[in-house]
Amino acid sequence: EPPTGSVQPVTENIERFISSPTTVESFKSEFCRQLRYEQGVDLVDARTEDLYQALARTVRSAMVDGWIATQASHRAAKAKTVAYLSAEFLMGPQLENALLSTALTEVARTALAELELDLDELTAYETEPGLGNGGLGRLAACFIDSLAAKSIPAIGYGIRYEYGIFRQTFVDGRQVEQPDRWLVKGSPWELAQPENSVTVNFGGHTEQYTDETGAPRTRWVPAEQVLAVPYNYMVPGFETRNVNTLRLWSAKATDAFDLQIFNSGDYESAVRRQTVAENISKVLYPEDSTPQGKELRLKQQYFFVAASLRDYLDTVLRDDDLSTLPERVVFQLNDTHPVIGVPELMRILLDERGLGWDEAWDITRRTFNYTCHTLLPEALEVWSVDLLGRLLPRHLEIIYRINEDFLGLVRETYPGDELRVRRMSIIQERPERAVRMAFLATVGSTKVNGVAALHSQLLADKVLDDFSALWPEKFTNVTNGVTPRRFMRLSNPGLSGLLDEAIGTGWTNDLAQLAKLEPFADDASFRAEFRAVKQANKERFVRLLAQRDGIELPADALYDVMVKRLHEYKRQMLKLLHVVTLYDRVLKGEVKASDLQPRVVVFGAKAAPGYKMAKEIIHLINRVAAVVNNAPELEGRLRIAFPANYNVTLAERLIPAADLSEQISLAGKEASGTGNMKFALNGALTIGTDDGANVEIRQLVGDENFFLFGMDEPAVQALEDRGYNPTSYYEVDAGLRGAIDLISSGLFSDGDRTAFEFVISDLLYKDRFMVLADYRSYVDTQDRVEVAYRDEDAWTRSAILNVARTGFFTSDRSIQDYLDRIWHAPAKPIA
Ligand code: GPQ
Repeated sequence: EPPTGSVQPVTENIERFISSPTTVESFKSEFCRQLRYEQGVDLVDARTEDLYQALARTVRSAMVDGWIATQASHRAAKAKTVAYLSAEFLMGPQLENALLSTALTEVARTALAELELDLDELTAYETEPGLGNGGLGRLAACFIDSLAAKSIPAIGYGIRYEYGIFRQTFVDGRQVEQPDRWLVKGSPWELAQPENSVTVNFGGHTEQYTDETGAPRTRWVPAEQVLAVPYNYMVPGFETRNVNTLRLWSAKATDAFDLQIFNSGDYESAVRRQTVAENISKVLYPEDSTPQGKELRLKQQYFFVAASLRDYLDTVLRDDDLSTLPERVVFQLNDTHPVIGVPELMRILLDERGLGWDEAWDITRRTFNYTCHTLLPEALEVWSVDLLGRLLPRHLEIIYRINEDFLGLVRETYPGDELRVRRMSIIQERPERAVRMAFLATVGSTKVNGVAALHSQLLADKVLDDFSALWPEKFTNVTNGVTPRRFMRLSNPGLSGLLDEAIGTGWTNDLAQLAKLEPFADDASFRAEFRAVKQANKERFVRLLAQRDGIELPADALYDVMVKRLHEYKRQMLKLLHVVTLYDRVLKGEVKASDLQPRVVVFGAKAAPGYKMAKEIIHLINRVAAVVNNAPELEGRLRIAFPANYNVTLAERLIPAADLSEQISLAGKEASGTGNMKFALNGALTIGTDDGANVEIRQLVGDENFFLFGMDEPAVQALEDRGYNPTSYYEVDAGLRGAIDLISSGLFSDGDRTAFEFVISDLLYKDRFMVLADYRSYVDTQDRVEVAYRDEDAWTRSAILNVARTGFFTSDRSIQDYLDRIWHAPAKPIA
């Protein structure tokens, strides 16, 4: 226990002794001090790694004053705080963003240059923390950026995984996963705070007893405990002094383990138990939208949520009266991963604070809100009652009681409708007794939101229809967004410069101003400049890929890009069939290679390590690439690039270079998508289905600036109801047959005709995501793309209009929607 209140710290005028490195001189001095006195390295001997570390720590120190002031000010004002609970924060590289927010980029560049060092070289050295799988984790990162930019008191709570998302490599075209050891050299961006560690319990049993007043009470007698150690990351806001916090928890064995080690005599088993405890934050589960129901995953979820609630109640709120909790904090549940927080807060209020059930339930429900990110049934988490009861016996009791009260309400509202009661129960009976976390989240929250207009509508009409019938006002939409700081200002300096000149610099935190670009679409000289920026971005990407992957590409081509997790519903196979069709046409002499629009098709995608179909598709893409890229018949006019290990760092270089954005999921399956927004904002045209946020993108940019194809959601539903038979499409469509037969011919597998049977027979006989049904419409639309691209002026005009009309998709607007519809937490800019 650290002594509290025993030392009178000098807080006023501390600036007399120290100051933040905000001038070239002080930056240089802090950089050298870090290198020499913190790292023990002499400048003349320093390696790039040492220099990067010193630079990062210097920039970090420049954020501390704002961070401390923000916390002090918000605590004093008892400001309502948004606590964003998320198992993933896919932050991307930190250095450039920190420099942008502190407005120190030029100071750093000059200071380093005076030491004969190059800022860009050190920036390129950074390896990003990959603490997320894909869209959900990246959204969380965009949201905390926007919360800070808008000076909202906010804190992100998550897990400091020792290993983030695996590093993808290809061996003979197959995905091989390597561990992501991002912490081995230490992270210069974090500040460990072991003195604020909290204990998290697991297992054991519950007991009934009577308290001093004679009231019956329950207590949890846990069997195990682990320590949750907080690591703080500063989240600076653009053009505000506010710096918020991202607090990530790391698991550590408690002192009790150490005692056991020395006292038990069974040293080995004590050490083993220590390892088990510390495994909790060891690794990010690499499944995106397909949770596997593993015990360790539930432990991770409870671990970070219990630590976060404890932290907020004890450290941030301190000993305030919890009856006003809903006025002091809002816990936003990022999908179902943190939903165990609902029974956890109930347990704290009931068992630790002695509140009655009704009061505790009222406070809890008013404190939580739930965001759903999917429509796929296999993505909806359930936890078996066996497992949950073993790990968290008290929580299971509380969940049962919540369910009992809730089903009471259902029976009261719909007398005699026992079918409905069974449908709505938080506990499912089949195939095993299990807790439906999405239902628990819905019952335990004030608001439930989907992430795009279509998604929210389908959520209320299909997935949670019984709940929206019971509580229509609970359901709302907040369309996702992306941060323009990272995905425009930092990643696309060329376009940013052009925008600054044309419409001023205000767009960076007021993206609606992009509308002022609209008239420039008709200005020929602006179009030429815009085209030049796109071309320069392609060249930059080509250089990067040569250096990063040894892939050589032409810069003079249509850049056709599909980057996202590998998932059947996203339909990378549809894109691949299109490529094979183009090749097949040339092989059959239907098209002359010289008539093909030169095209570079870029794929980026990781597959969950246990997802066999996804891994087979990756293998197939790589084998097709190997043949197509070397096919003399194609004269180099069709190329496939599949760089391994797509991540935020690569996205920042690739997206600004794209002409065509592939958003081709089966309608009704992609909740929103956020890559689609990044591409449009960087001047790519979308080829897409009527799915997720594509719907809103198309409405905003206009049909003439968007390549729509395929069935819409009602058509998909109708086809499903009629009975879908993929083979019939193969039989009637010669182009489709040509592409599939080419794959089955062994041309891409050294003559082995069975190599891709797993993929092809699934397409022909099952095809759950209706690739074959949308093939014809997709290929015809791609043919229109090719024609459209040849009209440079018209294409560029459309690209500019895509930028001008998609300002809506800033995460600043998403956050404003959350504030207005759900959070109601006022901004608190510090002086
Ligand atoms: N999403 Cl449920 C994920 O990235 N992981 C998940 O486990 C779930 C959803 C995505 C979703 O597929 C995209 O459509 C969204 O744009 C994204 O979440 C953010 O809402």
